[in-house]
Amino acid sequence: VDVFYTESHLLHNPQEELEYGKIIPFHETPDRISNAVDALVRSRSLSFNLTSPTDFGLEPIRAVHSDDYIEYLRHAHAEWTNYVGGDPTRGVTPDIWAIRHISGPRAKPPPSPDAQTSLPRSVREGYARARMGWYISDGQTVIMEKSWQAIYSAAQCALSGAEYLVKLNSASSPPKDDNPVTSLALCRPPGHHAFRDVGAGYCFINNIAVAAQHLIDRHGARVAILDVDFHHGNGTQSIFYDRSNPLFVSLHAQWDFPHYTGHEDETGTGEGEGFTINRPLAREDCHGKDGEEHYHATLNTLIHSHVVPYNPTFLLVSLGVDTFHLDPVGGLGLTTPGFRLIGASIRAGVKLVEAATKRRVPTLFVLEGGYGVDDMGENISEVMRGYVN
Ligand code: Q9C
Ligand code: ZN
Repeated sequence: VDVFYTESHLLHNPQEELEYGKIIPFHETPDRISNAVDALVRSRSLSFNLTSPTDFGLEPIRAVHSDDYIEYLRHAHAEWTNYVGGDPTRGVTPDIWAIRHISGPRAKPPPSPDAQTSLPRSVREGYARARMGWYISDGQTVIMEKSWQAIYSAAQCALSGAEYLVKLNSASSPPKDDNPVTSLALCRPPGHHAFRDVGAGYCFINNIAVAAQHLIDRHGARVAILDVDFHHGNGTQSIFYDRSNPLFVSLHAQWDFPHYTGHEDETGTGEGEGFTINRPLAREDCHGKDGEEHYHATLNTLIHSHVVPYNPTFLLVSLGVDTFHLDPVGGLGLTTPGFRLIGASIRAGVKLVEAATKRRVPTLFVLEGGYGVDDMGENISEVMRGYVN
């Protein structure tokens, strides 16, 4: 399995996050990926090939995110440390938040304080605070001086994984009918909580949305996104809510972060009606062996009733392993063998589409959450093992 990965993620290394009124150690740490890479390389059951991403530039990111947001992310750390202050080595996060549906459609962030040289410092400080609260929606999405480089590179990993599948699929001798066409993008920071112009839940750029949009724009793809992270993929949902391509399907814990979305009656709007599918799982149904069976039965139904009939030409999986029963942030009762079953169920669905369409369905796995640093490498590797076997 080819794995797209770069060490640039090390530049994004916040020390702490604000969680429900307390400052706690940051969960979304560099050793999530470093440990996972070690585990994949050591894996004896499957060989993983580490590849550095290609640089596709800013254009595919601009196809998903607004220019003002991208511009803001690039300068957010400098702007905050300049006008608000604080220890620049610890990372910055807002202390006020825009609630946009209350602020109404004409709400807007103040202009850059850099351009307001005639205003007193304290007023410019207010601008900087308001801007951070406009673009970042919680206290867990922390920006360091060099975070942009990590954020940008994570998106390039997803794009590289997608482009690699295109090449593999159109090679002069495409892989044989029953050989899997797949790749894995080890993205950090993750992406599925990032909206067009808002960052949240450790996410800034929506890596999987950028890859999906690229496949649609450059390769005329019909894309299905299956999100199996513990948390609802609210950013991905929002970006594609009024569209019929890609299909977005999410299985997640009910009433956890992001707290307000991911209900079954969120099904898309306009042209997108019916192309967003949510299955929230009640926490009390997700304990022990029965819980794990319930999870797999629900996942299988989703794949067979929604992903397969869509007949995607590419499948993109938001792979969060924070469903692991020991995960310190999530935890939805899944065991390590359960992850292999996730991979196998996805592959079974892909084979059905391949049989029906007589075309291969290249599948890109994009890492989202997973915070149990000692186990996530093995869990990721089990998903891939289930998929390729
Ligand atoms: N105690 C992703 O998995 N913290 N983001 C919730 C729970 C934020 C998760 C606090 C969770 C964000 C990509
Ligand atoms: Zn998650």
